[in-house]
Amino acid sequence: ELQFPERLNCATELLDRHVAEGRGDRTCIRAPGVTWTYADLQERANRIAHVLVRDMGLAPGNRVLLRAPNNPMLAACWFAVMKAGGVAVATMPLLRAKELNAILEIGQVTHALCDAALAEEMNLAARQQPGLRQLRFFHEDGPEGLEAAMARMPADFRNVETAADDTCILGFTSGTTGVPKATMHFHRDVMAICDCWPKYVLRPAADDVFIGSPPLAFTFGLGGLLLFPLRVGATAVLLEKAGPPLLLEGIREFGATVVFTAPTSYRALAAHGAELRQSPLRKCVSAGEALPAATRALWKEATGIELIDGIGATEMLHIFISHDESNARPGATGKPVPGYRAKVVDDEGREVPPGTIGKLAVQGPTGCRYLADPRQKAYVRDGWNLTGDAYLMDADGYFFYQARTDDMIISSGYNIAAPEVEEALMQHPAVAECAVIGVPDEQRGQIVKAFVVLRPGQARDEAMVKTLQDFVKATVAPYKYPRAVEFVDALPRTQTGKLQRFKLHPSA
Ligand code: 3SK
Repeated sequence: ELQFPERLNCATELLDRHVAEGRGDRTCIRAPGVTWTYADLQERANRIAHVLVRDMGLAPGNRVLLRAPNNPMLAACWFAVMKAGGVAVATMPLLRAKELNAILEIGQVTHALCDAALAEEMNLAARQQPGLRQLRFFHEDGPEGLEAAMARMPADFRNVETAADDTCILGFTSGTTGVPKATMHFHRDVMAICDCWPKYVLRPAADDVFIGSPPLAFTFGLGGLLLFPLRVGATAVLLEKAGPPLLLEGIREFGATVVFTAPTSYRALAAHGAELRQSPLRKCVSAGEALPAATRALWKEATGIELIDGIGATEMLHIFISHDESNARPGATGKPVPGYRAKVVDDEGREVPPGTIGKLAVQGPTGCRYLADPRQKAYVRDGWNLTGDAYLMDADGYFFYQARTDDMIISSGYNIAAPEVEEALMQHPAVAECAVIGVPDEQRGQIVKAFVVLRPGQARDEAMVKTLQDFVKATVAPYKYPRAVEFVDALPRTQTGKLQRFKLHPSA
């Protein structure tokens, strides 16, 4: 059971404590051409906190939009908002003005700090938002820029003594359905995620160097690439662009020991397994989308490292089911992280026996609080968070992902999980990417339909359709094969890379 004092500011715990206890000269943040110690980050965050309060009129509880690729100034701004008692609303770098407007409105955002590199869409959005009172850009020359304002401010700042259950993060999720919701998280939630999964599963040390691809605007990235390294006094490497080639370069250049990225990226990096075996890399975390058993095996074979899989949710802030390297079970996401409880339930919320597919329900120190959204009632029932995932628990208590509950296909009475068919198709050498959905069918209720992106040079013809259908029949139970196959150039994905199957439905 985690205990927190009544007054708690997560910036004091994660950043200032290191300096106060004599660790200020340890390396905290690195990026190409940048090395900041803990004292450097603290000083920058302090000066920005002053700019927020003195120049921009921020009051505790005000919401601050943060907008940048993963870089050191974004980290400093995030801590400045915590110190000043504000609420950080970090946004995905690729968002357009229309999407920013929805966030600014739903979140009732009053202040914004934005990287000048992303000014265009920010300015477009700001013009339509009278509620956005103050906007400052960083990485911008001139007296109006944030850096110039920081230089005029003192290097010390007395953190606002927030309550442990003051909101400090609004995490936006459009999930896989496209309609944005804001989830509210408290200072104590930030500390809880640092003291659950990393402590029991990842077990990092102060000499670890963390690197990865998820944006800090996605709570998977915020935890993995900023909060968790700082909790243990380690180093966080922030890369603005972290597709597989740049991530590999970063792992090399910074001597990374812990990496956070998605299965697609591990598949691409596996080609460099021999080199990675010789590197200090020791812990590799996969989350954000289901980890195919084939990818786990490929990574192990290539690098000798067992992937650490996990499922989390923006609603829960971070990972709640996972496993460490010693208890990985092929196909399983793992067991509830210490501090969390999980069960599989039916439509009425009753726990189902092991081996039965049902809805995943989770409880723990963090949990879903949507900001003024009627979907709260559907997500949290009797204190259990219903994550929207279909899962099965085996007799040993391991949880096996099946699909998003919306992605279970019922065809002629058979339950078919779309990701299982996708995983089978992905094993065929002609397939680069694929997505599977159920489409209405008069005879069968639904049939399985696959959207397939072929590798270059492969023929998009009937012979290929038959080849893929036969391949699936030979790989999984034959009734799961896709009766319809459509070849496409690309698949719809969210900014965090999650497949948006709903966009493939005929009614979309
Ligand atoms: O599994 C996810 O998608 C996730 C979401 C938020 C935070 C952490 C994770 C792993």
